[in-house]
Amino acid sequence: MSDGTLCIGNKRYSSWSMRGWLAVRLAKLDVEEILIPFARPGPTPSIAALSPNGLVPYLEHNGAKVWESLSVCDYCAECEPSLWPTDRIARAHARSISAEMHAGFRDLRMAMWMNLGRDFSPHGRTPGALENIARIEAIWAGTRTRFGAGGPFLFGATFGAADAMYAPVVGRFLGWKPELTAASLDYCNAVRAHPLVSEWYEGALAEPDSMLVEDYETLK
Ligand SMILES: N[C@@H](CCC(=O)N[C@@H](CS)C(=O)NCC(=O)O)C(=O)O
Repeated sequence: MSDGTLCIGNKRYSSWSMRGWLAVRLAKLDVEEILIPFARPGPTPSIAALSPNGLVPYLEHNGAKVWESLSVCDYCAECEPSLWPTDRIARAHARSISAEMHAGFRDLRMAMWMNLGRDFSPHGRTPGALENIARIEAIWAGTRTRFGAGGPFLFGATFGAADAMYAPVVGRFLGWKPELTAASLDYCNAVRAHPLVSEWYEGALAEPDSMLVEDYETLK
């Protein structure tokens, strides 16, 4: 008997689900994964009925009900503190860049949606998306310079909550292929090679055709 459930959407498309799932798996919570395929046109009635904010990811664990991907990361970090850096100053930085991801980059998310099964290059390069990409590259470079010397991830050797929050951005960059610095590409490759990210991709690519959503498969 598991300790609860984690509800997610299509692995191919659901960037917010990916963040929650990575946090839950990093914390090794023993929860049953419930994948609810998106209904389109949305919203998906069974997600709306189940989750307090009508969205995934949604975690129930030993009586706790947790929604919003950043809250899921924080809850998981209570169970497995290594999700955030131990150093206070690094931890403040990790929380800030994760909150910035959670709250923003709307232009990038709209122009380059997550579809882990498609190569959409060279599209999606709207001025707003390019502005967001420049900011993300600055965040990655600044974080890695200050805190990342010990390994390939944002805070060094450990893939943590901040990496989980940016992992779907990596998925977008690998699929839409905007121009990136060599350092950003190295970071993208390190994230893509992480075993949990690989496992998520495997799940995404194994989803049946019946789960494809035309809107996310077609360029606008
Ligand atoms: N701010 C939320 C965003 C979650 C969100 O927008 N989830 C989308 C999927 S990526 C969703 O549940 N959509 C419902 C639907 O498409 O039916 C979070 O961080 O968890």
